[in-house]
Amino acid sequence: MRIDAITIFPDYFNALDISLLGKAREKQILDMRVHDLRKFTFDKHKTVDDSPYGGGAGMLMKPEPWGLALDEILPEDGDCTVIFTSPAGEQFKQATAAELANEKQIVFACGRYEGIDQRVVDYASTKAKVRLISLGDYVLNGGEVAAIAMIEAIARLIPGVIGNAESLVEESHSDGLLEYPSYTKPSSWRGLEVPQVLLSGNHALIAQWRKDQQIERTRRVRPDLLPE
Ligand code: JDQ
Repeated sequence: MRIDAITIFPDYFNALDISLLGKAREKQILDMRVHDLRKFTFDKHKTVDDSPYGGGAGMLMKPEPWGLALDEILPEDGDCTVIFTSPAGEQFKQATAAELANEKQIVFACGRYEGIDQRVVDYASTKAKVRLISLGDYVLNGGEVAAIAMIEAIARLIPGVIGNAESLVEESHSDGLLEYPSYTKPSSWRGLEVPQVLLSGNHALIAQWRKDQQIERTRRVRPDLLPE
């Protein structure tokens, strides 16, 4: 898979060189390319922002650098999804990550200031599939942090990226409930004990306890995930 990111802060994406994603890129499963939007400006100050028509506070990203960047990055055949990270988008879910893991190329358009001129979204829609996606219901200062989280969630679903295939198998079993609590050695630590059932060797009993824990935890912190 190829993933491009367009940003005025390319250094954010250095985080993806660490660990999991670093391995994916070494193995050439993931071709990640980060583009500095200011490379597509021509004035002395590399201007990417301007004031909004109609008035209002703050600045917007002007369309011309985005147009040049997209023209350089998008494929001729249109087989690509452009993601505008935005607080106004559909919410990113595990199912979104799973869908996007099947794409040939994804371009993350990372805005700053108060966002990007709408015509950039409209233009991209004539050249590729386009989605506006929100990481969650909170406002970040720009799209980079949201894009990095999405890239990590997508890339770990590409076959060959995760060393431990079992981790993914077990996750896919997890029926929409939260995870059960997990423990490792020592069995007694600072006066806190591992639940006795996990030391029992009774695998049916352990499976039942874990399921009960999942349901109880989900009811307590995420009742919206439970069926009525
Ligand atoms: C941008 C901003 C006030 C936008 C500029 C571009 N889930 C999520 N939260 N925030 C974002 C995504 C996000 C994405 C792109 C962004 C925020 N901002 C800042 C500030 C209104 C709109």
